Amino acid sequence: MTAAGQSISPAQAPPALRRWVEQVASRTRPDRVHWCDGSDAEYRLLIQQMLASGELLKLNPATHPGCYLHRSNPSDVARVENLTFVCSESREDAGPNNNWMAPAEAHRKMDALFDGCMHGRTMYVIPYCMGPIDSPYARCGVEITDSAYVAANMKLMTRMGAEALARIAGDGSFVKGLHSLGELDPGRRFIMHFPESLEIQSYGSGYGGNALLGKKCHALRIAGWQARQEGWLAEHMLVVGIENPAGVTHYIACAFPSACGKTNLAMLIPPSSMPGWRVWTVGDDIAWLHPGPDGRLWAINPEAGYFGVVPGTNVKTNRQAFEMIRRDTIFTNVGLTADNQPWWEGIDEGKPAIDWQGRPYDPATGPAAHPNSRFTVSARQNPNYSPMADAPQGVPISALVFGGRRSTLAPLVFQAHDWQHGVLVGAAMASETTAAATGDVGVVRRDPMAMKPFAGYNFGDYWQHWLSIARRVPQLPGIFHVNWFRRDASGRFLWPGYGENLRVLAWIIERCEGRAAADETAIGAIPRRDSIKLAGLDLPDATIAELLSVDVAQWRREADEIDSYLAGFGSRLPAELRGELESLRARLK
Ligand code: SAT
Ligand code: MN
Repeated sequence: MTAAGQSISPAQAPPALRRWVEQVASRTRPDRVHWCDGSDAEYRLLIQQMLASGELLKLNPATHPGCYLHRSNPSDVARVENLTFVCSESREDAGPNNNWMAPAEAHRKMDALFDGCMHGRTMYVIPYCMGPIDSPYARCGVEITDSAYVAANMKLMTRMGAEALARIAGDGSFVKGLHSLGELDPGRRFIMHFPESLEIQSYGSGYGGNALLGKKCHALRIAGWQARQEGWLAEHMLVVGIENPAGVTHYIACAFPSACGKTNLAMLIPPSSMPGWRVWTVGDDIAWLHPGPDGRLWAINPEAGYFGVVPGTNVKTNRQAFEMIRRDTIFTNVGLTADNQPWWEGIDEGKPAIDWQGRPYDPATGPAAHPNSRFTVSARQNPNYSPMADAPQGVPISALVFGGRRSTLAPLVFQAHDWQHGVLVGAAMASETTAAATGDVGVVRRDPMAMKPFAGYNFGDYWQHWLSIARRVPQLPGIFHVNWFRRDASGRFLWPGYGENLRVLAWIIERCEGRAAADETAIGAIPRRDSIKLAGLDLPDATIAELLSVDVAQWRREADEIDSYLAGFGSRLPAELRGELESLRARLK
């Protein structure tokens, strides 16, 4: 693509943006600069160009029209938490939950890496808006990248192009994100955040969370910092509308770690034994939550598409997602059938011929699809995309739900006693690690509010900020905790999950309406057996009892672990949280 093919002229950009683009170009020395207008024609050109360069393969057009496969470098398939830094002036502000580097040192390092790195390449300038373009809560950024794959993904994941540029001109400020694939060398890979100057610099990776800078880098780490200053929350949460048979819709926001089923829950299909219920997707990964003028908490989804985990998606687990990704989708790191259809573990049809690295499939060398293989697709393709997803004011939130992947301990669902207790429940979250980040899989680690990899500042300050929301929002949502991942002694899941999770969400909503019964326990309120819809499930009584049980001895040990984890935040740990933990301990006595 040539600069002549573009329909945005740099002259339309505010002077501060033009100057920054010039500075970046003089450091990185690209052959061409392309200002992205976000049009469909531009997207098609990007695709054509990547087909020509081999960055994309066309999938079977008869079965998967408009679908493409991208294979990443095998060393570049997940977020790299060890190479991700928050570069605030003070190390304490980044906190023990982040890697920290002094801004001056980080800039020196990154300047050296970016020096001349785009030689021979096209530099794309991508203005984007996180959130509905006319929302007072939306925020804009510009990503500069030398990756056409990133530009195409940003088109699907954000409101990108001319409209965003116009908004930037009006807003005056924007987040500056600079990205280069570099050499894709793990030894020369850094994801740096400079929250005080609203900058992100990412080098050496083309993978989603490391390279699509609007997503985790901007919408969580940088926005989180702004949210704290301005009195709102930027969270790793899906947002769904749950409509009951009477036609009343409640919106809930759920924080689960990466690859723990957020996209599936956001697109849930009600079980046949719950006729009349409907689920509407607002977002599947990130929520920006604002105290609304009516005293409730309101949410927007800053994103416009889904970057979802592929393996396990099939007609039974998520028919909606399965059908949604049969057209106009970019697949990353899945396998292929002999007739060029995408294939992944758990697809329940077809046979793999080629693995995600392009080799003939051999089960001895690992799965056909990488466990963190992904689809990128526009949210508009979701048949249950909520009509409220583009509402500038967002949707009012009735409940916040935290959840981890825990084979033991955490019951199916419980409700926190109040907001302050709920903040402790979120802060104490733990989950087994997944393939979404490099490192061991299946190890339990603390992941407060599912934000361990994404909180751009000290968790102590973050919890204080969460506590302060109680003073800003008179009509607080209820706070709940769920666990779909309990296992029995032989390792089998106790709860069927997927669509059946609606039974738990229905209880949560009815709790918020003051209609569902619960028993108070030391850790929170647990559903009475007859207050949760279990008909048609065929679960043995003993299993239900186990799912809803609280093992006090195990929870005492858990409280000790929470205590030593929270102690790591020293004087930044809010006294209220310490007090809540002491109350929990007293209740467990
Ligand atoms: O890599 S992403 O951050 O985009 C996906 C995830 O890990 O949640
Ligand atoms: Mn995520």
